[in-house]
Amino acid sequence: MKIDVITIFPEMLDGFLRASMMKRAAEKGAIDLCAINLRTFTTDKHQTTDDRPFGGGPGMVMKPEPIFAAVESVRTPESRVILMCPQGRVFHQAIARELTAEKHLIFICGHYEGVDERVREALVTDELSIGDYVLTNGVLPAAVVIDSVVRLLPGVLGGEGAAEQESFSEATLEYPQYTRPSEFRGMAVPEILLNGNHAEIARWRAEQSRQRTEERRPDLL
Ligand code: JF5
Repeated sequence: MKIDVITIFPEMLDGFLRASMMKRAAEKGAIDLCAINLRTFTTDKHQTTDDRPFGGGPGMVMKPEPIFAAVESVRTPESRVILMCPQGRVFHQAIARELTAEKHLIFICGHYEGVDERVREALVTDELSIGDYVLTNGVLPAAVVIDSVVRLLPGVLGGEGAAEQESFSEATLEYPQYTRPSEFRGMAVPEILLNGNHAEIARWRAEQSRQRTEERRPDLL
């Protein structure tokens, strides 16, 4: 999968790209991720990417020309062009799964008061939000979407195990997990996990998942 991220803050992606899963995915050839500096596509001396809104009002609006030029420099007929912004469809696991089928994702990372509406009208195929809060720019939201998609790609997390467990982990919350020591500061690991009865353990875990989901996320049930 080819992934292009268009932003005026490409350096925000440096650590993310060097970190373990993304680095391995790139080394294995599962992804080819490029940070594209939007300023490269300006034509004026000051490399202007934003301007005052027509009609007045506070804040600045991202200009259409550099965004169109940047997208058109990488776009193919098969590309999904995704605008990260608070007005988008709220991202969730099923969208991540759907995006794993794509050959090419282009992320436009907005900032300021927003993006010239003609970008939405003529360039963007999808608008995504990662939740109801406002950030200063769309780079972290793009990284969130990319992380969730890339970990689902074949071979990236090592085997089918991750993908297999997905449908389960989407439907209910995780059961409690423990590791050694079996007693720590007076807190014991539930006896049932220590007795080696795998059928009983599976039943206990399923019940814990259900209870936890009912208490914390009844909307998932
Ligand atoms: C952004 C204009 C984009 O703040 C966000 C965001 C929050 N949830 N999902 C995305 O994106 C940055 C800010 C202002 C466009």
